[in-house]
Amino acid sequence: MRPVEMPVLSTADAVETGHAGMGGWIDPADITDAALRPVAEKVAAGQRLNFDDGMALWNSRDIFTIGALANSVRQSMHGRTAYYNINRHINYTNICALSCKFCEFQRKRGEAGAYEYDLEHIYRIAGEVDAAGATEVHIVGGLHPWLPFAWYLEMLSGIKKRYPRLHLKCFTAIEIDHFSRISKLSVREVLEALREHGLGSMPGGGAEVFDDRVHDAVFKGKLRSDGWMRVHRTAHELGIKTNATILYGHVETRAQRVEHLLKLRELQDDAPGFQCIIPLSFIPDGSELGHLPGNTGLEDMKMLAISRLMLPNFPHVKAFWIMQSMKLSQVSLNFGVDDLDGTVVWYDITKREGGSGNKHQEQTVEDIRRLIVEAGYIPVERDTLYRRVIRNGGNWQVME
Ligand code: V47
Repeated sequence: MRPVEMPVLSTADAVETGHAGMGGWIDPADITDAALRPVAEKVAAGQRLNFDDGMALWNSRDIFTIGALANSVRQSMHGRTAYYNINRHINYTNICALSCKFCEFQRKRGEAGAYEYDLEHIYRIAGEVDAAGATEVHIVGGLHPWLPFAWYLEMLSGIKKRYPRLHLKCFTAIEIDHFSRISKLSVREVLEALREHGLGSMPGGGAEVFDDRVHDAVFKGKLRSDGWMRVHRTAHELGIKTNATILYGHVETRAQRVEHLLKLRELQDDAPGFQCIIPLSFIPDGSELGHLPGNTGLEDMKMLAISRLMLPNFPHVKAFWIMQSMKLSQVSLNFGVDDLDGTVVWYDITKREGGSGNKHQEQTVEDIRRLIVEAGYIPVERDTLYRRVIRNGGNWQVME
């Protein structure tokens, strides 16, 4: 991981550009697609959108109006701020008891390409991350068939003991459910134990698409939507912040995407604790669904914008550039996105173009800030809990 250097561009550069991209309130009378006018009126009035509104957005080709609507919400929540973080992803094993069709990452033990990191290796990576000045490690992996729950606890406490300032954002709901089964503890007890050993928050992976038919076609054997939501609800009840995802662009319908977002909105109303939604653009290469075409750029922009519009109770919409590409992530800042993840460094689960090779996928802070400024926004480094980071090279502290 490259050490963090002082950024070349500052907030003043963004202010000097004098524009904040699209946004501002839109006069419904100016909208050419008549089907979007009632949606625009609701957005302007701060009313929640329903299923039909979500479908009207999907069925419209008026991409600029959709972007401007999403951006009006984004601007009212975050103004011209665009967040990013300095992190590293660690995927501790690709050995997985499941065989989801969409996943090119998973391997069986002994199969070519299967790997598992030992604890010393993980501590070494965490040491590099800490020395480089990152604020977060994001740790997820396959459902390893033999590792005991104690191994995961030791991993967390071992990192925390050595590098106490690193935030540990770890384990999807699928892994938490797996730990519950191997340890014979309840989900609540598992989360409490993980927190005692250093867990800071949970990522949003594993949600895929909340539809049992799609689930059985593509992720059979994986935790179903009710189980995913139970884990996140329990985490929120315990005060553990989490994120949410949707994996789009495989066999699901657009209606199922809207339903997925509505289920997330409902859960956030009932048991608040989600920090952001991360729409993950399906990358077919190398998976059993490799014959599918993948999403187009406009589909990606619509998914991000519609997520912003359907989820007003989610503070942030994050573009994970690994999925949407860096260039589209920059464009997405004008389609409702306010947050970019992150420096990443190494990501084993997917890679756009040349996925089977080296998974070193790193962005520098300079490049992230440059693309934010060029889009007309003010780059703000955040920590995992969205507190502002005050940085001097590798030294940093958060503003409470
Ligand atoms: O759960 C797997 C997805 C997820 C593919 O919470 C794929 O801050 C596209 O959840 N094409 C892991 N996606 C990534 C994830 C995430 C990433 C960044 C930030 C956060 C956060 C969460 O990736 C998996 C799965 O849904 N995935 N295979 C694929 N071929």
